[in-house]
Amino acid sequence: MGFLQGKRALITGIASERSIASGIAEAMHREGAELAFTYQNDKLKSRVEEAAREYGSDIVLPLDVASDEQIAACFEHLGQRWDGFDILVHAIAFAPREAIQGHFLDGLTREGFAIAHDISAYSLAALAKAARPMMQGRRGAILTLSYLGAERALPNYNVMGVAKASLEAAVRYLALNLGPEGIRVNAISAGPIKTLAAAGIGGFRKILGHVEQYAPLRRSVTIEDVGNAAAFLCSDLAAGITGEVTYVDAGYNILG
Ligand code: 0WD
Repeated sequence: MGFLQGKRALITGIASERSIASGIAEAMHREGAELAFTYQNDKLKSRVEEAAREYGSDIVLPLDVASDEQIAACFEHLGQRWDGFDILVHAIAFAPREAIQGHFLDGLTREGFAIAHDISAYSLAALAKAARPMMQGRRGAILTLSYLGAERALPNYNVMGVAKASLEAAVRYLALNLGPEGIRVNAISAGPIKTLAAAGIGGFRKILGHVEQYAPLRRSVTIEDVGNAAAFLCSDLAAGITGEVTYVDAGYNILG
């Protein structure tokens, strides 16, 4: 029996089979969780429906986190299928392309800064708020994805690093406030993985090569590595862990 048997998980952020959310869905399904999915726009709908079918799920809901109406509608529709659920996976981030290339200030605009924070950080808190009533009284867990650029100044990551710092702070405040309700909130800080979102970051191939050469494990991580850690963190095996940022990065962050 899998260690997520009896758990229900809502998974956001699948944009392709390479998405980190796809690795998380795979691991959670393997461990016995029942899954529901969201897709950002019509272009992604059939892809996410296909992934859902693969995991025996027919709960596939539209969710663009930029829209308050879509957030409300998503949980209303989920409530028609599930009377409650245990796990919320937030695997969503976005910044305008010019904001994540080159000099921090060259690509900086008020609008780009606001969008990056809205989609990549505010959305975690907004989804937690909307999910809260359905996660009561059932040892729930919320998980998001961060990156080392939240705490170190890394070339090109720029405004996304600032937004990830906000995201990690949000994890701690959510953990503090939802802990008494039995809901844990954690982040995985993943090493670089070639996904659609990563392709937008300037110099990504170079970063990946650097990790493969210098990380203690002498390799980059996979969506399976992140998926397995995510499944653990959202399971009762991790019942004592909340408000944490856990590195799944082949040890890269420990380098001086
Ligand atoms: O190296 C990497 N790939 C790392 C990713 C290292 C460390 C962390 N992460 C994080 C990302 O910042 C993100 O938070 O992992 C999370 C998942 O990203 P991913 O799996 O690398 O990327 P991808 O497969 O592109 O999925 C992210 C998806 C979007 O994809 P695109 O590429 O189409 O923007 O986030 C979704 C969207 O499907 N997304 C949204 N979902 C709902 N509403 C929105 C939105 N407004 N914007 C983006």
